[in-house]
Amino acid sequence: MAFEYAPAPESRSVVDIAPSYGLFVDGEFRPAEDGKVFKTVSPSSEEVLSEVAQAGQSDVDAAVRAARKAFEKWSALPGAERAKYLFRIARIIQERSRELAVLESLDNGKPIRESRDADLPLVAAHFFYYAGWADKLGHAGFGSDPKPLGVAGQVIPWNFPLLMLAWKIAPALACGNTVVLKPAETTPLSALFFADICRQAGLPKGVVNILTGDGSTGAALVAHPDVNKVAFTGSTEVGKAIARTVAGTEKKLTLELGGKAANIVFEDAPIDQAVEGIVNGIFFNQGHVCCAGSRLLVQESVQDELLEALKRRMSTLRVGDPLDKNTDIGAINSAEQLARIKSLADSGEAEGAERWAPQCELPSTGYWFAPTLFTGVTQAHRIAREEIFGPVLSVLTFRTPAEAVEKANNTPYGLSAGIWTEKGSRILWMADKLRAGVVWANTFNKFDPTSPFGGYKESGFGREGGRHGLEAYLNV
Ligand code: TXE
Repeated sequence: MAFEYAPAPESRSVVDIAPSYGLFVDGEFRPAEDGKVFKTVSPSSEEVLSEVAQAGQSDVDAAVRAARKAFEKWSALPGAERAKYLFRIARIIQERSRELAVLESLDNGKPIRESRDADLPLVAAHFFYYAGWADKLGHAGFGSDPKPLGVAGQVIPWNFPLLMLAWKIAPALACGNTVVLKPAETTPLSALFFADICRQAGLPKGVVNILTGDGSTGAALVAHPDVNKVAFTGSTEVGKAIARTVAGTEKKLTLELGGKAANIVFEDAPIDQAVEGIVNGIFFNQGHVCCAGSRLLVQESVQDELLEALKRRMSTLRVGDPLDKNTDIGAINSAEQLARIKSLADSGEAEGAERWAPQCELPSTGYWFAPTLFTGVTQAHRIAREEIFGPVLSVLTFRTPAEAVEKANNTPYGLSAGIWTEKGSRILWMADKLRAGVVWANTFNKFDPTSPFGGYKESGFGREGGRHGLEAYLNV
């Protein structure tokens, strides 16, 4: 269906991207010791945005050394003093949020409406929230004087670059740790802008260090003997490799890995509301969301009605320029991720599921994938078992609540789930039976810094957010 709308692009000129960036070590930007660099590309235009340093082993050593040195003073500061820095960072993020939102949309490909209205407000909220804890750690239920762990090595993915940074850095600093953080190689820019914000906030040198680079930089960081705590968000495969590296050392570890969430719709659910929740659950951020509602479990009796309404709604989704304020679905983050999505979607067809996508014109440059629906999916299909991490929804059906629980839990993952029903008792019964770290009822993809987030089973361990998120950064 053709859809007419007035384009209203956000201005690219609100962000000034330098042609090259160094590593942020001990409060200064500097090139990698061996001079290596790599390019970061905008996934919507394939334009090179900037060239950034590729950190090697000696850069990792220097960053960890700087963080270790800074730890002595930072951990000895009264909590109220650390809070002041975090509040200052939070306020600067708010002041610079338009610039950061445009930057994030350029480097990641996500629609400006999401980076502006979801990512950036949550990033600031995390710093405000953990600033509030910094002088109250003795009242957090972890004993009267819990101690920070030391140097935290943090590795983050590309789907929410600045938000994942906030989830990692805000609690670490509030508890008195210092940080070496490695952003993903396809989205390094917002972490480097954050380094600039740390300088602007007057954060003491070495408290936050940013090392750009690929997986080899991440591997060197997590293996470094002077790192006390490792926090990772990314693929299950790399998470398991990191767990093996850390095993047998004194390092503490938290892992936030993949997911294959079930979004479960009962026959008594308000259909229009459920459709909005399904669309938000799987198409938000192009489906690059670890807790995405990638499996729709619908009660057989309402399957036809629901799918008809869902297809109608999917036909109105606008795919295209991330800086256009009307865009619903932006660019896929990289050529590699696009290939992964395509190959899994092709497996769905090859294994006998029925593929449907609305007619939509995709731009000729950049990495794009139309919102896609598979019906006739069985639990044996790869698209029902593997994380696709793209805008692809697999539809399965059930008859009874017990069958819904059985199917929802039939996955190695356990990060999130959604329930749509008018019955409060059913919500409580289901939430108790679902093996998932987060269960949303009559909503989906709702986040708040006060709520702990994290997985069961192969979705990882440890919690980020809320009071529980402090525990990962303290000796209790
Ligand atoms: O992840 P990687 P990729 C899932 C999703 C996606 C798949 C592959 O299914 O399709 O993973 O994505 C760093 N030691 N998720 O390849 O490789 C890497 O540089 C230490 C789910 O991008 O795990 C980046 O900074 N670090 C997920 C980060 O790990 C290493 C988010 C994530 O990259 C490393 C992303 C190593 N050996 C992908 N190898 C979620 N849970 O939200 C790579 N890295």
